[in-house]
Amino acid sequence: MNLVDKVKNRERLTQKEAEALYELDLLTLGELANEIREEKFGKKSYFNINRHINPTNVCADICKFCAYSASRKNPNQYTMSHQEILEIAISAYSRGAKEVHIVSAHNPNGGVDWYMGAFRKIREALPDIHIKAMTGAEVDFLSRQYGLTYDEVLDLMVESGVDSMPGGGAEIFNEKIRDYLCKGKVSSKNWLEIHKKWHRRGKQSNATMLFGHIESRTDRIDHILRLRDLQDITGGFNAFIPLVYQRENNFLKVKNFLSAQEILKTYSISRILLDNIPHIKAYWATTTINLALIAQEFGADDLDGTIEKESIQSSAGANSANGMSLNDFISLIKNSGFIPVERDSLYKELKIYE
Ligand code: V47
Repeated sequence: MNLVDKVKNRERLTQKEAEALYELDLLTLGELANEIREEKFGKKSYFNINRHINPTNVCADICKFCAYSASRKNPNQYTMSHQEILEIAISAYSRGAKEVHIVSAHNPNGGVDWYMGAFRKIREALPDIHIKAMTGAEVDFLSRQYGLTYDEVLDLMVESGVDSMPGGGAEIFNEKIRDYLCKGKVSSKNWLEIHKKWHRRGKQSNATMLFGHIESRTDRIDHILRLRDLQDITGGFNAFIPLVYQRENNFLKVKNFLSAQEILKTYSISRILLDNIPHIKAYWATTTINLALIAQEFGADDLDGTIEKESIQSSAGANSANGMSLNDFISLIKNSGFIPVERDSLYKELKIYE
């Protein structure tokens, strides 16, 4: 059976077959992915009203792709107090945010309680807000820095009010590339192990993939299939988020940047391969909003959210520092022929903007 028929029959593809998908022309691939997207969600495109908070940029690790952490390329260190973090959460909540997405650098100065105390404060003051916090890389960092097991860190997160985990820190799972990009940070095996343990607690999370740097197509497929394998076991991933590498102010020199065609192909292939992860998120901070809107026709059904303030990708050149207004977000989705659906963090539909 040829590859296109296999996809149409919803058969699972192997690594080699999946690599061959890249050889299809973009529109054929897009149509295959869109068929699956429409089967699952019709013309609905999901988003949430959220606030990203990055409480510190002080980092014990040095990832070559990162422009956010304080280093000689970014000498402006900052660390927020619990009160500052709480005030941001309260003010976002008062403007309608249903979720705070909290991701920090790996700050060796504050202790575990600097991390957990912030979650507890938010939970006490805002019992309804969804706290999405702590990447697998942060969990691993706290475990190594303070001699805790992964289970102990995850239990502390649950006790402190964390509801779900974001997908960051996955980068690219190929060990050789990973070693070059971010040696010393959580290993691929352990990133997956941490999410497995989190899912075993009945909790949900997302998964990212950083692409468009020095990885190959083979590495991308390998990354996606490792996630598919874990999801077969736990079922705990809500969304897969391919993050397009942003190139400025960091230590990773990349000669050839991805074409829009390659980015869209990667979205479509993700949709086709991940038959067990419900949502494919085009995170507009890394694709640009223009390409995220187009990605809706190439398999993506989620555009993340209004964000309000974004530091990680915008430090590396993305045009996302100040998020996007709700009205703009809704009208852009509508005008691109899709139905904006405000969701909560676990994809319950809150409001359909027909
Ligand atoms: O893991 C760092 C990435 C991630 C760069 O779970 C970069 O809903 C591009 O994980 N170019 C953090 N990306 C962001 C993240 C995320 C974002 C939105 C939604 C969700 C979710 C998760 O940012 C890191 C890293 O892979 N990153 N530097 C860069 N130069």
